[in-house]
Amino acid sequence: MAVVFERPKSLIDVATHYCPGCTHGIVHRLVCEVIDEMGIEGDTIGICPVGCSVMAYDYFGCDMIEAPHGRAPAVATGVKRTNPDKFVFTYQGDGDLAAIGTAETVHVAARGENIVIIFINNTIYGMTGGQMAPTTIPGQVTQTTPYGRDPELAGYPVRVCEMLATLTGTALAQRVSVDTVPHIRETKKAIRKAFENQKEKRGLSIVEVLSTCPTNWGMSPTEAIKRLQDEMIPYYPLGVYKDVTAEGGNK
Ligand SMILES: Cc1ncc(C[n+]2csc(CCOP(=O)(O)OP(=O)(O)O)c2C)c(N)n1
Ligand code: SF4
Repeated sequence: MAVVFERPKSLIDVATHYCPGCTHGIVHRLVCEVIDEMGIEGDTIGICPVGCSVMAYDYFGCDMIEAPHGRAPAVATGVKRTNPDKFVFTYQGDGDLAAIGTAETVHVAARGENIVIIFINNTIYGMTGGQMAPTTIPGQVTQTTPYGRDPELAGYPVRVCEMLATLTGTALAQRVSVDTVPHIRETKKAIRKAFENQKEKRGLSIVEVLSTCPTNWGMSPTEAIKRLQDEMIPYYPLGVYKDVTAEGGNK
């Protein structure tokens, strides 16, 4: 019988530590499918964040390095500059990338570092028990906003793709989602484009993936997907915010 669906070679065959219904695993798989299809497992170096995906090195078969909280883009910069022929990617949550790591994130884009960032936006700090993140939506209840995020007190969310799209060194800024099969396919295409950009030395590519955290949202996996569709996509519209291949170069 023909095999039509199997584990990507570069995705290590171990039991997952992610919660049931967490979409981190889907994104891991998509990155591995792209690595397999491009045949670059031996030439790829991933940088893990701090957050629920701190143990991403247990799943990706390529070389992996652990960075302190928020510092993955800085570590990736050093790795890429000293290994220009390798493919270098970071994998980061929104607490890691858009709070403690904001400066690193903005400046890799400003410098046009030739790396890929996979950014998981689940609107919350997952690993530490569900505190407010910079991406928490106004009104969203979290451990630290029990009455809902109040912008008067906590300010407004950071829209990372929109912000990085303003910087000349950004080659690709695209927001995608993993709530449906067509969206998952689109996410894989965006990840592939990001890695192709690195091959062509185009600068920073960021793929922001709207994701779920059923555990800290206090929802079932199905309810969590519905919240992603009903609340997150309207607040964080999907789309390509910058694509230098369509614009004829960095501007
Ligand atoms: C320097 C430092 N500050 C704070 C922490 C505590 N900490 C660990 S994970 C985390 C938040 C992770 O949230 P996010 O990046 O959104 O990833 P998720 O767990 O949701 O995937 C924090 C604040 C830490 N480990 N190191
Ligand atoms: S706490 Fe949230 S982000 Fe972390 S593994 Fe569980 S569902 Fe995923």
